[in-house]
Amino acid sequence: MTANAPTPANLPQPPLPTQPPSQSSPVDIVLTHATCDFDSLAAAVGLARLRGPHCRVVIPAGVHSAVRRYLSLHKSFFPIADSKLVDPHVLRWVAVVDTRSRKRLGTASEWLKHADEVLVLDHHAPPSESDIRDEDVGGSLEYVIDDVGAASTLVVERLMKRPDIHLSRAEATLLALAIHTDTGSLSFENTTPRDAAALAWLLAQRACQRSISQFARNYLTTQQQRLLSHALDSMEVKVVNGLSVASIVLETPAFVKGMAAVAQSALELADIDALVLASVSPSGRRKAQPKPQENSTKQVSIIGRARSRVDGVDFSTLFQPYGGGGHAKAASASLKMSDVSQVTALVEDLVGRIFDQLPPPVLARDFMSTNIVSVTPMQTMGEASAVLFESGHTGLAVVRSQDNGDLVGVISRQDIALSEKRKLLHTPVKGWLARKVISVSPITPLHEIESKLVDNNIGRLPVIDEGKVVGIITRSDVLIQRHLCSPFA
Ligand SMILES: [Mn+2]
Repeated sequence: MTANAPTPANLPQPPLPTQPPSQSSPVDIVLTHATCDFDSLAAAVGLARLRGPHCRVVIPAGVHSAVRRYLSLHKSFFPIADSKLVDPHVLRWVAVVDTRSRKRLGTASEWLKHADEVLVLDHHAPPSESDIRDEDVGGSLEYVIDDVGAASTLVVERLMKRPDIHLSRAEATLLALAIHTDTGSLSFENTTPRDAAALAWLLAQRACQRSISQFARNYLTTQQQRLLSHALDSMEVKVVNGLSVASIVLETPAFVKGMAAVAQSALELADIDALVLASVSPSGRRKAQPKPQENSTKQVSIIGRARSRVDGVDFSTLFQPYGGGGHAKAASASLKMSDVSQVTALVEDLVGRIFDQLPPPVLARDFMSTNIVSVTPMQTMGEASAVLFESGHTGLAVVRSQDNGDLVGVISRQDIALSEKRKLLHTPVKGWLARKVISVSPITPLHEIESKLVDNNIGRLPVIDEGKVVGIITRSDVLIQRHLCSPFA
């Protein structure tokens, strides 16, 4: 795809300019959403390919910065028409991709009422108030919504059924980029086997891996890198119930674009669960005030980000009183404030309210198993082996006596296996038990239980209340609580 690279004769040529852009207004168009991302652009390009060579892609309201960089080099490979060339009165077929909201089409939402047919193709989000409805559309309205990681996956699945259509390398690469960016290279929780199959097919269509590694990553400008380093230096992290939330206040001499990318990078690099980042710049015309006065009004952008693993955080609700919006785990707001100390106080307040949003921590007593299998110190290892085998457990609590449940130690499956190997199954349990027992209490929270298992590299923890064993927690129990892959869930 580089300009000077020779094009081997056996490669399929890009589809354009198979057809010179017609002088008249396009009649069939695919609209991307506002601040067009890779998924919206790629789904639009793929859908236009399915519709036919006359169909054009229209980007109605701005593009994401990464997409802008990409398009500045690759624009000519795709049938993109300027939105100013569109005469809405002649539109026949309009498709909307990667959104179902009128609000995300800018002024192009007004065009829908002129079209004979409207197709909405999207992959996420539950229905909302701003969904395109029959009333918004002059002709027929069809919805295609499916639960996959990228809208482009739905388009690729249609392309896969059309052997008559040969994707260009640029098209295959763009569609692959879309699946990579929307699914975090198949790692986000929303990823489905269908996304992976679509991506595999695009690789078979010769999607360019070098382009993907160049553009799929959200790389930072020099200024963003500097701010990121400030952010990492100045962040204050508060930990409650094992959840870490950082607050960051950055002052910049002028308004800085792309702080969301800085916030996201800080979240990942510092390995925290959530953060609130405020960037503060002097308000008003940037050039007119080269030296901002101390007391001038400040322009404040607040960005909230949380890891997908964090349940319960909702920045969207939290930022609503400040006119902000977004998703539960990624939202922003912009406001004016009179000084930085006010901003710092607001950020601290927001961090406090994140902790208030969280569900109460899960405690040992909430998920411990109370079906305790125990033996006494004077029973033999052979008897212990039989008890263990019958219970299907991997370890046993050793209690003082059948009537006295005080824990005196534990023995593991390995201990029993060892005693068997050494032909010592007739010896009493008390000679084998680990007396230094690592245990938890009924009110130990999940994150501490997990650290104890991991730090001590053990598979089970007795839950002790006033000296007595009241429960057992295993690694599987922890995996289930954390919604991680476990053999039982
Ligand atoms: Mn998408």
